[in-house]
Amino acid sequence: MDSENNNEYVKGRRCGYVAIIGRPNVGKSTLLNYILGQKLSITSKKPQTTRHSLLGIKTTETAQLLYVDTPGIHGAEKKAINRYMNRSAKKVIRDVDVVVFVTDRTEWHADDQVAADALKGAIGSVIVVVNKVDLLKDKTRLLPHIALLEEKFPDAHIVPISAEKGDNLDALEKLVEENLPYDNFLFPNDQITDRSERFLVAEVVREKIMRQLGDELPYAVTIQIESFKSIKSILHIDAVVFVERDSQKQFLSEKAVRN
Ligand SMILES: Nc1nc2c(ncn2[C@@H]2O[C@H](COP(=O)(O)OP(=O)(O)OP(=O)(O)O)[C@@H](O)[C@H]2O)c(=O)[nH]1
Ligand SMILES: [Mg+2]
Repeated sequence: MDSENNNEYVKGRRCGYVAIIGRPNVGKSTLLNYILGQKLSITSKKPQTTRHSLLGIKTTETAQLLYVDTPGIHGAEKKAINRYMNRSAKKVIRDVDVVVFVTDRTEWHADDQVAADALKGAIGSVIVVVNKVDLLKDKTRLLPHIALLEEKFPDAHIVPISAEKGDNLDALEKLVEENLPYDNFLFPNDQITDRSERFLVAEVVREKIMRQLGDELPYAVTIQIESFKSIKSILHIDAVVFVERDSQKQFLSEKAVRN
């Protein structure tokens, strides 16, 4: 592909935005990372890992797919950060050509319904993904569940996948591409996100903290990258970790020493 001419109209090429949405912890960021073939979005066993929408760009010979990973949509909006996360995800739904709505196996939680209700704002086509099927021992349980989803979403495609193992992702990606408009590519062919390196580094630090601290530390961790220098091809990074309370500060530093 010629990266300099990527904005020229080429017959048959498609380009468009694809939102990955769903309740927390269903595997949205894992899905984005598998599709991109690299780790861009942080993931963890804890719900509400993703806090900000994140663009992941996949360019092929025939299409440029602009995937937007979003924070998990959920009903509890007590804290400002939760309201912000919900708003951020719901806004994306209204702006994209395709919505990939991710669910977890045969589960249907109240928060799945909150996310499903937000789909009413979608103008693009909707694909309902049943993720984590690798964990389903009895695969026959999928059939009645898919029938149920078809009733709930009469106009949507339903696709069972495993975002972790990559099962059936070819079929999903093909379906996504077929639902994008014919259009010029918007980004250079080698660009994979619109986020800065600083943002991505801060996210990796946050991921390590979330993964190592189990349930002890609440979500109120914010990372600020103070300096980011490349000296003799080694990256030197200084980061500050903000927590809510002094007790958490002490806890975090004790853990950091132990790990
Ligand atoms: N076995 C299995 N685990 C998965 C699969 N997809 C995701 N997971 C796991 O599910 C957990 C949550 O994954 P994430 O990708 O962080 O989920 P998310 O929907 O982005 O979560 P939030 O950002 O909190 O909304 C992680 O522990 C993943 O490893 C899958 O297909 N199979
Ligand atoms: Mg996520």
